Amino acid sequence: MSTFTVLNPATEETVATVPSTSVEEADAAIARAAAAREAWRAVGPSDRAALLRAFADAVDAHIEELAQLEVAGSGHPVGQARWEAGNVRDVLRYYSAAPERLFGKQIPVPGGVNVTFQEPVGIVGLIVPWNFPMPILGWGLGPALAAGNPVIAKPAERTPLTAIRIGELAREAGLPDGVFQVLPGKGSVVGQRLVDHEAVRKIVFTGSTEVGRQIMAGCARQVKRLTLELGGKSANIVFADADLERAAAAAPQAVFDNAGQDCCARSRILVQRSAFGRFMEMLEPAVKRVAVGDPASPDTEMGPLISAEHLHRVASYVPAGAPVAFRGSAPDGPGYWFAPTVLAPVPPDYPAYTEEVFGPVVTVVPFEDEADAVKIANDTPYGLSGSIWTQNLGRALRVARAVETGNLSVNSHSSVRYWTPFGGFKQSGLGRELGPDALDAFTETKNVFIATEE
Ligand code: TAP
Repeated sequence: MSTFTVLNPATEETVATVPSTSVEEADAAIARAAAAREAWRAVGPSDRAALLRAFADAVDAHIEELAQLEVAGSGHPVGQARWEAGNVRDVLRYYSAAPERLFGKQIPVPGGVNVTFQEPVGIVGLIVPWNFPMPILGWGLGPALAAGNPVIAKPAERTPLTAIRIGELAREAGLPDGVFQVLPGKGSVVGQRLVDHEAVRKIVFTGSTEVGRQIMAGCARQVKRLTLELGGKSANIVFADADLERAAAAAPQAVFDNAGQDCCARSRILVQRSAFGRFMEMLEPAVKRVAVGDPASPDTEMGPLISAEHLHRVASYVPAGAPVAFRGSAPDGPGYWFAPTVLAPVPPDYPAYTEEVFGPVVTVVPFEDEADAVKIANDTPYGLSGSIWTQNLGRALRVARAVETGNLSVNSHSSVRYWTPFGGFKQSGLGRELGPDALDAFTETKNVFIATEE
């Protein structure tokens, strides 16, 4: 049996050795899911709701254990890791209310009536990235199960530990065999098999735009249902009339959260030229205050990058002679550390300004007026997130409508709430997760005409 090793990104020590799922084992798991499909679909709405609540309770009882696994296996600061485990619980609870509310419509038509049913789509394959192993798993898992589908999750090879544990908790909570399975292993083997296997009827993929394109092409061959959550290069737009102190204080977390390994990272800060100097003066101490260090310490705000390979990639965006305005700090010694880094001024074709770095690197550029800010913000193939800082509500709404992106915050850096929709414009993705309509992505509408005339 082949295995792979999970390393602690803060120490480079081995945390666990995990079996790597083969194509044959993936096929056997898909067969188990297929065998469970009818029974799971037939579980009555209130019983399915109760099972999801029991699953949420099991996660709740193991928040600390899950958080510690994420600290060791992904290098996430412990406070963040606790929030992430709690997010899985909250998402399961939120969607546990859905089975009892999965209504169709009745539509009067000449000679009878049409009724619609929301039928489960079938086996769902969740392909999860390494940056938020727990929340992103939960966002697909909760609504897919609630809609009556069996789920097979493929966690990222680097970060499988919390998904494996959540799979065990599902069984302990009473979910029937085959309803939720976790297959650690390679994307090119297990992930690809989920895409290629005809019995898998829906793929939810979160990851890079490059792999997302391949998955979309693979799903197209079978007209397989697909949700894509991909990359981002989001703008944090600061107008001169904003509360500059608040905007500058919030900017580091908006981009350096999870060491910048966040699809919603506001990695381009656009500041109105008349306020540029004042903003930079306030940004510098805020960046230097970011507490980078041991993820197990409750005071740590930013941990290491996920791997040596990723560290090398991030560092390539800040070569010798790069226009570094200022930097925060990072520990020496073992671990994949990279200090928060602010680049300015940069030319418009500068790679760290145009490409997704997925690390703690931000560029700051000036803009002239509202039209210029919107033009710069939209000058990217991505459209996932962004922020607007201004005291002028009309301007906030105008700019929010004009920026081509799926999730915006005004005078705040927040991005994701499980009870509101989340997803991207342009090459940041396809479809929406979370919020009250998430079950639409995991059901098919069936339309039945019933004649009422003799
Ligand atoms: P990817 O390399 O794209 O990997 C994501 C997942 O896909 C992993 O589980 C990976 O498995 C698997 N995979 C790789 N090749 C595959 C294939 N040919 N067929 C099926 N599955 C395959 O991304 P990443 O580096 O882990 O994550 C970073 C990217 O994700 C960033 O671009 C980021 O912006 C994006 N992201 C987007 C969002 C949202 S919500 N829009 C959220 C988080 C991250 P392995 O682990 O074995 O490679």
